[in-house]
Amino acid sequence: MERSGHYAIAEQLQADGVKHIFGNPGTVEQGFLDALEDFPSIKYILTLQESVAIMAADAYARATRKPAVAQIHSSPGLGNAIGAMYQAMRGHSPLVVLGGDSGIRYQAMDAQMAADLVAMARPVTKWATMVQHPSSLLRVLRRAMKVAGTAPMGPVYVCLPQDILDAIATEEVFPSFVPVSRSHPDPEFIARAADLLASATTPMIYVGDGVAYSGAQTELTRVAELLGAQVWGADSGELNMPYDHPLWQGQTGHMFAAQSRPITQRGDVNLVVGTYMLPEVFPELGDIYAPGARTIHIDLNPDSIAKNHAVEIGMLADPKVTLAALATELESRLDAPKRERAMQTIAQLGLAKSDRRKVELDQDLARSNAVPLNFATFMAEMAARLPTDAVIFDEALTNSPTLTRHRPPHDIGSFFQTRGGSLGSSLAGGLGLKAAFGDKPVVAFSGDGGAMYVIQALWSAVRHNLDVKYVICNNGSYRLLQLNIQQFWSEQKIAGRPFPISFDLSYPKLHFDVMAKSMGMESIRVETVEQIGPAIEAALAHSGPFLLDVVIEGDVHPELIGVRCGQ
Ligand SMILES: Cc1ncc(C[n+]2csc(CCOP(=O)(O)OP(=O)(O)O)c2C)c(N)n1
Ligand SMILES: [Mg+2]
Repeated sequence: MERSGHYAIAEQLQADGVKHIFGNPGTVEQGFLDALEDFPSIKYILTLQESVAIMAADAYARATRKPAVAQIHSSPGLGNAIGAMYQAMRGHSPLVVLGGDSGIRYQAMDAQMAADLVAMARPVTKWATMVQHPSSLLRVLRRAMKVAGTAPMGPVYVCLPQDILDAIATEEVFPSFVPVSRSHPDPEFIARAADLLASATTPMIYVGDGVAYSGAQTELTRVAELLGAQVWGADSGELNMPYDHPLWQGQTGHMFAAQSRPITQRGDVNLVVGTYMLPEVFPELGDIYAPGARTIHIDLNPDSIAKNHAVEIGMLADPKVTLAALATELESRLDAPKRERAMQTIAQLGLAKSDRRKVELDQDLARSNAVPLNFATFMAEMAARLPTDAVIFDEALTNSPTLTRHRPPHDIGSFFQTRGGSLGSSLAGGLGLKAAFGDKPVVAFSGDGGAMYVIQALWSAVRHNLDVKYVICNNGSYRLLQLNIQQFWSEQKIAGRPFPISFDLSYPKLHFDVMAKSMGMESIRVETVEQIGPAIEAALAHSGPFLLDVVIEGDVHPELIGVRCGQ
């Protein structure tokens, strides 16, 4: 079998069932992109910045649960992609990132755009490599697919020098292999874990996206219900448990130990599944649990178990089969009074949760005539009109609690949040979700700040007719930074003062409706209560992508811009 490496790669991707590539081209990738023209089964989604390509592929991988392919240019392209690749690594997204390079033969020349690309990619990938010889091109590609797709999943970078691809490739094509990771737990460990959990007075459960990746949501819910245990997300971004379940308590938070510590100190027995304790920006350096508390950890990621805090029983096993086995063992250990107590806890937590929600909804209602708008006024109308099968990408950040209060995520695979900390995942993520989900309605929520990192994603939505409904929560500010600095002020004993003007985006005003139109996307700016309903209806009725620029309240001071801070 003789053809150039450019064709061989395309054949390999086709054999692996790759339907979409998210990319941005350069000269050193020309041969591959030229070959791709002859493979109509693979759709190339053209993005105008590499971070958009990676974040779209990241969302596509999350939606399809399979390795997704992105193509980027050499050193400047990889530079643009790094933040998004970091995001994919933190979130364990199975990405195969194909990066161009002019050629191995030029390595000694210090040619333009030459760099140690593999070294650049290494800290933000599970594996980074460069193909060194035409005889191993497809071998490396298949290994990249396998490494990316094997738990714990993660992004892989493969540098493809053009001279290697120009050469004749004789390797045979056969599908890449991803091993099954449904590894069963040792029955003895399960028995010990069940004994410990059955003896708990206040069992607590902490979960991450390892639950969703294993498809273990039902088993998690069963174990939690048997125990009457609160379930907390430890900076998770997938739907690991329906938000409207009485035992789902929300996130421990991604920033401060001060927020998570009061939660993690509640339990006498802690069960951690599919995450590590604790993925925060400012984590607790001391113990996070109550004195004498005991911890069980189930994960397919050996790095996560006992990473920062003591674990008594740790199992490297698949969450779905392990939680199922644990539930069965618990059944035989929980007597009638314990079951009764669990039922009472569920009822109490459910009541407290619906009371809290009612108070918040009443507060939303009390502010429903306010202008600038309260995001809840918009969200209430959106929730009433959204089709039940809509898939949501949530990068609404400070408006995310409002979003989920009005539309509690329920169905597995219908709700994706940003994770990892790199802003801009929603506008690009909408592209990936729509490419993956086809007929299902996709709605992507973003902050105004987040949207500006990847605004050119709108162009790609129009270009490829990816029917994403975009909602921009336009509060004229980096609101999250305004909220976070208050924690800093209190820790540093600094009296409250006006927010840094660098957190204020109010001048010049960002008109996302105009930006969308300039890229060929239909859009409406929503500023008053009366405009909300018709705007949502227009967006949902439109066949094709649509943007709603929702202008909402914010702590903004356009009069101080250029005055304070020596500007
Ligand atoms: C790439 C990147 N740059 C900067 C930050 C720091 N940062 C975190 S939150 C935030 C503000 C986000 O603002 P916006 O998207 O408007 O949401 P809001 O806080 O207003 O709800 C910034 C700048 C980041 N997380 N990622
Ligand atoms: Mg904002």
